[in-house]
Amino acid sequence: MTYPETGQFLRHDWTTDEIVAIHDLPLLDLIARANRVHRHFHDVGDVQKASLLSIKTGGCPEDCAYCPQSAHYREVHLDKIDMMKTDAVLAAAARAKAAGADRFCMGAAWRNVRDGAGFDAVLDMVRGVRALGMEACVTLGMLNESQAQRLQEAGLTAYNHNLDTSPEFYPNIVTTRTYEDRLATLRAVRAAGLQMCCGGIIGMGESVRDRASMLHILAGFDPHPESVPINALVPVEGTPLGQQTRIDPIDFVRMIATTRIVLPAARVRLSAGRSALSREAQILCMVAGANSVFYGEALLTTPNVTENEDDALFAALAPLSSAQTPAHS
Ligand code: SAM
Ligand code: DTB
Ligand code: SF4
Repeated sequence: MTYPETGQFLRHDWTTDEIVAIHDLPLLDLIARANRVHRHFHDVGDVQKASLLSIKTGGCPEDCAYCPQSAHYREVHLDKIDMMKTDAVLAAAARAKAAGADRFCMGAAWRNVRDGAGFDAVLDMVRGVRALGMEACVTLGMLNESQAQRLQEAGLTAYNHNLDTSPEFYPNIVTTRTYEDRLATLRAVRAAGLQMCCGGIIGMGESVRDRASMLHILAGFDPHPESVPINALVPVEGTPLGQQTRIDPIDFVRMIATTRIVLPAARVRLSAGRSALSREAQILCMVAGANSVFYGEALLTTPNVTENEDDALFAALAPLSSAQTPAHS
């Protein structure tokens, strides 16, 4: 089968209706289509391991309904931790590199970046991570163009700032900032020449149309975001979404596949919620186009897949050497 040229598939004019129609295809057709796109644009053996570290934890003034780090939800059991020392962060990055990660992502529970000692420390962390030969990503809340520029000059690879959901559903999830605030930060990130890491969360009570609407907005960016994390809600007790039931793994697969088709060249990251998936469901997500995972025992404040489980996952993906297996007589 001849496959059309790459350029033909990088579309910025997907409609939400078209995306819903793709999402709702018969599952096996959807996965097959996503896998064709994936193979056309990527080496399927290249699954990036990224490591995450919370460099400043809790006490955030925003009211994101999913987030254990919001200061609004006092029932959440979370130890607030002030800004970590740069040396400790770089030691964690070096350990992550030794364990096989080639991207190090640092998160701070800030509403927005403020110039001063805290931000200067983050710039040092970025320089230190890059000096280790790793990609560096940070997620620090809202920022302006000159702050984005300073991050770019420090060598930052990408800035993570998620849209989280559709503009229509957003007011159900966050009231302390607007969707337009999110978009303004993303424009500052792009204006500074940084890569954009931008995705969302499924399983917060949104509809399939909301998921498609978010992808429609992501596809409208030119260029597309280089990195798209798809998180499944990790319900945390004490947050407004703490009692939400976990999504069906097949819904995760459908969302990953649809993201792969709409944003063919992006690195699609199988992010929070992975620990609730079986090894086989995770592999199905990879068949559907996921090509990165967060590696390491913790996400920001919640547990991730254990190292042993990930060893088993990557061992299953590796080639077999059946020639050395004794034959049954
Ligand atoms: N304060 C910054 C911000 O909001 O951009 C950065 C940190 S914030 C924790 C980064 C992302 O983590 C959120 O945008 C959200 O997509 C994801 N996240 C947070 N809590 C989550 C949860 N309980 N389940 C799934 N994803 C979550
Ligand atoms: C993203 O989209 N997911 C990561 C990363 N970007 C920063 C964060 C997931 C956080 C899950 C909840 C927690 O551990 O606090
Ligand atoms: Fe704060 Fe980010 Fe959590 Fe929202 S998601 S409460 S902005 S740390």
